[in-house]
Amino acid sequence: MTTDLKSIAILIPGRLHPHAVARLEERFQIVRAERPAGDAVSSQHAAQIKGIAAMTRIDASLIDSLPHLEIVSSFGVGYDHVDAKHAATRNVVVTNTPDVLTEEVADTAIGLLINTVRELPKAEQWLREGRWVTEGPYRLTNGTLRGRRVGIFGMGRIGLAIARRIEAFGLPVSYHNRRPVDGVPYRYFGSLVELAANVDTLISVAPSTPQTEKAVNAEILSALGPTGVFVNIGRGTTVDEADLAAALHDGTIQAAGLDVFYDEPNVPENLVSAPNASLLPHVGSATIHTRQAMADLVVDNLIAWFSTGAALTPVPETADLGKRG
Ligand code: 8YV
Repeated sequence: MTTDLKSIAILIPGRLHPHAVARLEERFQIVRAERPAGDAVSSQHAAQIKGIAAMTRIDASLIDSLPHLEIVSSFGVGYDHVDAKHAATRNVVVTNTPDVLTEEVADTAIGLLINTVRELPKAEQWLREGRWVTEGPYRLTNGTLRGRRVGIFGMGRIGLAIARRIEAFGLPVSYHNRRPVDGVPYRYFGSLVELAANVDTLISVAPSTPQTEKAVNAEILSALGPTGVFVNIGRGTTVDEADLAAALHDGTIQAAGLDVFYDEPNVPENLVSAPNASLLPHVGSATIHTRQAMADLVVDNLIAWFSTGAALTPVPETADLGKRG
């Protein structure tokens, strides 16, 4: 097994967190490419590269262009931008950055929920515009967390961390997931529409997969109903944004809080113009503290793979690829 890490070439396609780049440069031989595409790497480099560290799209053609590739270390817990199924067929391990961002993203979800229901960003704007002085107190909000029933779509690590917080707020939690999760005490619904019909507050933490594509659509929103609040902290692809915008404008649901969008950074005009939508530019994990921990895990997966032969956090598709060498 190779232990001289300096002899190992790691490709960084596109941008990567500077802390990860600095640590990788200390340990490995680094090849930078402007684009995540096979033709962006010279054939001489392609023959040397054994690992990729990336926060961009890694598709089958890039994987296939690197004959000695062993591992793709991806920044972020969601890895829908990496073709992990194809990597598995090539015996390439894919890793992501779970756990280190769980609590941060759950905190953001709660902040977004409260902002949405209690209109805190608008109330702050009222103060900043001097209207408290000229017009009096901000209006009482129609929305409240009191009495709400919360449904979580996607009961993974982040879903669980959100559920624990919601419990502390004194609200009942239920969930929908591909299957019931062992040891989770909350009520399970076998379909998203059943969950939506039984709650008034739906928080999506679902990953982007072919099964979740536009899963939150007109049917789900109408099941959620006129007092319904929808919060999305998972992936924008899980929502039919045209249906959501229509539901916000015509009162099918009460409000929505969104941190993620279908085609980031582009946000549809009819979502921006919805007065009952609270919108954030995908900041779920965006603190210096947590992004640094994510960057460390990207690097530590590569170090672990090339020095001990086992990755720290392989994704399920490649978890049984076993040890290196
Ligand atoms: C980051 C995320 O915004 O981890 C994820 O899946 O969506 C976020 O934490 C993303 O990884 C940044 O590229």
